[in-house]
Amino acid sequence: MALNTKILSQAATDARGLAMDAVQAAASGHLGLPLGAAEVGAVLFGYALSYLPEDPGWINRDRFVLSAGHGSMFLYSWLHLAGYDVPLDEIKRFRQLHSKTPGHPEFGETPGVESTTGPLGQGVGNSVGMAVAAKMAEARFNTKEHTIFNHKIVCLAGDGCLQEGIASEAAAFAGHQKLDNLILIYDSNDVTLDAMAKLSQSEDTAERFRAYGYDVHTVNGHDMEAFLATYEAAKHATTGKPQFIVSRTLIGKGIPEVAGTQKAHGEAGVKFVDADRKALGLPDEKFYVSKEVSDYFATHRGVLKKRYLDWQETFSAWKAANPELAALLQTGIHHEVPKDLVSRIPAFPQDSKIATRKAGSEVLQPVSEAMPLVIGGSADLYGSTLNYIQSDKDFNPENRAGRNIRFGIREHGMCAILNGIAYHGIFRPSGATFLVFADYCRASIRLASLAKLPVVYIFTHDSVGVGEDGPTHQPVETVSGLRVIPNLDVIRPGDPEETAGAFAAAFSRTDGPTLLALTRQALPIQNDIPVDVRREGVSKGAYIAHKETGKLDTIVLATGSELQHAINAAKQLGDGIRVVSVPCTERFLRQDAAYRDEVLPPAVRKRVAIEAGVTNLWYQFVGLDGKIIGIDRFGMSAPGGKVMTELGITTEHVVAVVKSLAAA
Ligand SMILES: Cc1ncc(C[n+]2csc(CCOP(=O)(O)OP(=O)(O)O)c2C)c(N)n1
Repeated sequence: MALNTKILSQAATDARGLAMDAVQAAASGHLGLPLGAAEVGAVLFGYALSYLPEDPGWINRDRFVLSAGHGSMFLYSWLHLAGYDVPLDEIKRFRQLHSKTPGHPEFGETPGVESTTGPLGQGVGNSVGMAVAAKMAEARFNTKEHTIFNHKIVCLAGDGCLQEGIASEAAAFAGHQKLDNLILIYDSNDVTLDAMAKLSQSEDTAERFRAYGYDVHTVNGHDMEAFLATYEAAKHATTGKPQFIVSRTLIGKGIPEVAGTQKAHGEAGVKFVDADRKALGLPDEKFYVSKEVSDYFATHRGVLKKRYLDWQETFSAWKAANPELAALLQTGIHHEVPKDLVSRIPAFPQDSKIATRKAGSEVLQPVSEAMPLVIGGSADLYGSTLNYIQSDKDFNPENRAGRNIRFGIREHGMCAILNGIAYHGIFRPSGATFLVFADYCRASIRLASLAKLPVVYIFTHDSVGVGEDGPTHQPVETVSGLRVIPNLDVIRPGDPEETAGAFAAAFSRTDGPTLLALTRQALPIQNDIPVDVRREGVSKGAYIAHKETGKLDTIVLATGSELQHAINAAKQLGDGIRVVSVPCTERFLRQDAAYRDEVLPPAVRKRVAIEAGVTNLWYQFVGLDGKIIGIDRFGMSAPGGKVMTELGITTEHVVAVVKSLAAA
């Protein structure tokens, strides 16, 4: 079938009209990209992409990611025209409360939105992750007889995305990994937000991507025939390289008063809309879609449906021939977790005096065996983070089935890629680095939390216990800083069994990410607490680790490496002391009031919390009558034990503070 440029030009005009009307009605939003890239949208959604609006979760659909998320009306217009459940009423409610058309695209809120974008560059990283996942899916599920995965990842990014470091990290990784299923379209329009792009960039972006290892194409993004030819060349390239299409466009095309300048970027063009709609040939009726265009897309859906049904036939044959693989795929799609996951982790020997990162390394092996779709990775720190899945090998161009990803020193890129793997919908990604570098990852962790992605971060070297590397590498504010991100679980286990519980909790969670904060240094194992109490206690977020033997007088709360000090202190202090281990405040706060009150009886106001980090967050648990032992300063360069002692993270300090409460 040839490209129907006549109808698709009309579709581009209608899409421009929808964007103009929606931004005008909302009196906010961005017109530049939806107008400038309208022909690109027409070719992609009207011809080139494989998708099916009635089954937005079809596993072999092409993934389209709008990395330039500010241009959200581009996506909403095309999803509407394509026939997704994004009705005109929702377009009319652009950016309004509870609409399906939020300010920036949000995964899970709008069918057809593949990833939450808006923070520039993220979508590029997500697309690279999706390309990784698609390669893994091909390697692990396609057979000689049946190809069930062969989709492409198509990302539209602007100057802003490509200026961001995260996009460079991810793009370089994709080039190195030869992810030839990735088609990155650069909406090159010489304009950013404040100004013409030349005020902030002078690089040759095409050459940069060539250097990363991409095939580079350049095309006029308004010439639909030429764009399609370029897209097809990229799609069918046999070079084994990711594809980079420089699509030259005029930002704000259709509003000549602002087109081609930074004024076109946002909503400044709105005041010209009424006159310019006419010039485009649009009728006075707002939110107008011509009959020819809706008829065209109805017919096109038929073409797409045929393609989909052909695939379903192959899929059925594949399922019949490969029941085990099919069952595995279902577990991925439905985020199924073995109910007995925690019990598949062997108990640690009672003489284990190991770091929780080492315990994590041991726990990860049975977890990844029980969950074959778990994927791991490290930002060049496997030697320290110890999270290599030992039953498997590296993921690389020669081994797409490998479950271990070497991200290089690209923490932020890694976390955006992990999100992309999760968005893709089959694999369960995890990644590792030093906890202190979580700040490099924070924007992606935040988005994983917002988009409810089940990503697991295995971040080690979690306190000043890091020691000699000094304050640059010693987290003090990091754990609490992460705890304030909504929907992120932060678990800081205190011994090997709590680590087992932490991994089980993290990989069992399906509605959001979990960050595991693990120690560099060895910790004693708490054999006095039964194994299942420690493991189960982690899943509840907090539990009684040491029960008072007399009348309850004082509660000592502790996490991670400080649990040992709380328990040692309680033993010295006698009858009335209870120790509550709090590996995960978020999980604890999700428990019902009865459990929380059982663990922390409200009447008991004498409370002490200890954590080798900033103190603020602990007031919610100790109240104004309580005391907190923590570190409200940066650490110091010295052996870890010495730094802990110097900064007061000791059993003796807990004893003294509890006694001071008693005296008060
Ligand atoms: C990380 C991040 N920084 C800043 C912004 C604010 N912002 C939104 S769009 C934009 C400029 C983007 O320029 P470009 O990608 O060229 O988009 P175009 O002007 O072509 O629409 C900026 C700075 C953002 N969304 N994300």
